[in-house]
Amino acid sequence: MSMNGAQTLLQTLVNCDVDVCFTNPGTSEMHFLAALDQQDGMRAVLGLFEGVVTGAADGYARMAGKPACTLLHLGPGLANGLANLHNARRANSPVVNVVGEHATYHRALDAPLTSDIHGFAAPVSAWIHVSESAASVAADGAEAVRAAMSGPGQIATLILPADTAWNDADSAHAALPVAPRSAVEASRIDAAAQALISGEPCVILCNGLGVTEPGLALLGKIAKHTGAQLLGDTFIGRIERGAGRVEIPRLPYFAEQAEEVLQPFKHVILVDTKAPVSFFAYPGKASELTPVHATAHSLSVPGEDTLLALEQLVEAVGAGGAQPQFTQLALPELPSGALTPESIAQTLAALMPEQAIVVNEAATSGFALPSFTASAPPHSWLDLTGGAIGMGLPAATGAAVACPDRPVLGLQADGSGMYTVQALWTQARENLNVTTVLFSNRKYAILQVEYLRVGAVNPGRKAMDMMELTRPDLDWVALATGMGVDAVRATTAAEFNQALAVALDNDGPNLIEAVL
Ligand SMILES: Cc1ncc(C[n+]2csc(CCOP(=O)(O)OP(=O)(O)O)c2C)c(N)n1
Repeated sequence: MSMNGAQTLLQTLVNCDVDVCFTNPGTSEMHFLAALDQQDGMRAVLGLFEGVVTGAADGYARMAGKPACTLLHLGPGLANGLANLHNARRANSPVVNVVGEHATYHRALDAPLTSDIHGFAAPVSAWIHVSESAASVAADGAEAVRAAMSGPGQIATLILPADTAWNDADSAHAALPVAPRSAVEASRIDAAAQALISGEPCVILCNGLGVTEPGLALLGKIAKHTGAQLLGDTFIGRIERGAGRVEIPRLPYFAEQAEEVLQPFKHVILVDTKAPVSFFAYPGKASELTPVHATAHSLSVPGEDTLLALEQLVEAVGAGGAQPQFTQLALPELPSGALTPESIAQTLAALMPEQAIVVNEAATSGFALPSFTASAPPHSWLDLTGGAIGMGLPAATGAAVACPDRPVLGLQADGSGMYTVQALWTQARENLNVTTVLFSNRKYAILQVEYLRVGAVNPGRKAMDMMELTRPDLDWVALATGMGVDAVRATTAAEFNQALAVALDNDGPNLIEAVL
């Protein structure tokens, strides 16, 4: 039986172990949809806005360790999904975008949806390719998956003109080998080891493979043996936390606090990350956070074999026999009284299920979460990596698709949640086990802080109005239930305790509007 280009692409993706497609299709993708329909190996999940599609692909990749594909409608569809592709790039998430395009002979006619797809894709994509014929689509698909899985995990964008999807093609392609991560040169291991045994104060700033369970255990040995301080980047794509893991503090978000934390150190050793810089520039303040009196040593950068480098570093400093300081399980009491960010953090720590996946876009309401949840049962923790808000609800959706046996806890600020609120509908449609805690402070609180920090003058009514989510208030219970997600409102700690217990007991999606 002959196959068309779309069918060979779908079969190739499945051959390459890509078995989930987050979609928002249009006319140019109808043959891809028809091929999806015939391909049992590929799950198809609809998102009602492309930011949901791309954010879900990011959350999926962080948990599955392999790419999902997205199906996006020409340039505008891709452009709608760019902010969450930016976040995915910052998380080193592998993603394969399949972007429909006008048929090859139609492109030059400048029909209304014609656009510079390559131009939209370039800033977020490590690999971009336009399939020019049905015969090449399968091989192009295999290359796209290889590109996505290369280095630390990358975004590959395959642009698929409609006729290359519908024309006859030969057969699917097999998976292509992915180059192994490159080993770190001995000189970098030596330099880090020399710093660690110098007797001078050292901090190890880590991310990526350094904050996986094995990475943290190796770092824990080094810290125990040498006295070095472990520190995580402010925002991390995925970190393993809780009982039985090595807990590490994070570099604070505000530059002056970060500077203070780094001030005591003579050496900053960088593990799967780069030298720290402040999130924004502020008038009269430094942007680079490595203290002037300190030396930065790059042990590894994203894409390198960080786990091997850490094993070698453990050997080099003689820490092989050291016992890392693993966190003991310790659950707080359930709180009572007023509902506050602290009381919510306490309830979350008390009720956190085993092996939860926490997707954190709690913004200013999340400051108490790290300390309260450090001694909770073991869990994975996913942050907003690229600062482009609207990642939380979609990423929780994708994480739940990747890990159907693990409960997902979405910790969601209201302003950020409104960017991609449609993700709730996908959670309902796919009956995903996601509990969203919606921090309803009815403002862009961080911007009110930043307004003063950057030295803007006292805000008047018009400026304040741009940072308040009132008139009207958002009704999150109505928003969620309107999309098929069970929802309740909590206004006291006791109500929240009760609501979270019920939501976690339920296998489908739930939302709790926590009114602050
Ligand atoms: C895509 C994008 N648009 C705008 C911003 C600017 N921005 C940063 S935080 C923020 C509002 C955050 O409000 P919310 O999510 O409610 O959290 P809160 O600060 O209230 O805790 C905005 C608009 C951004 N970071 N990303």
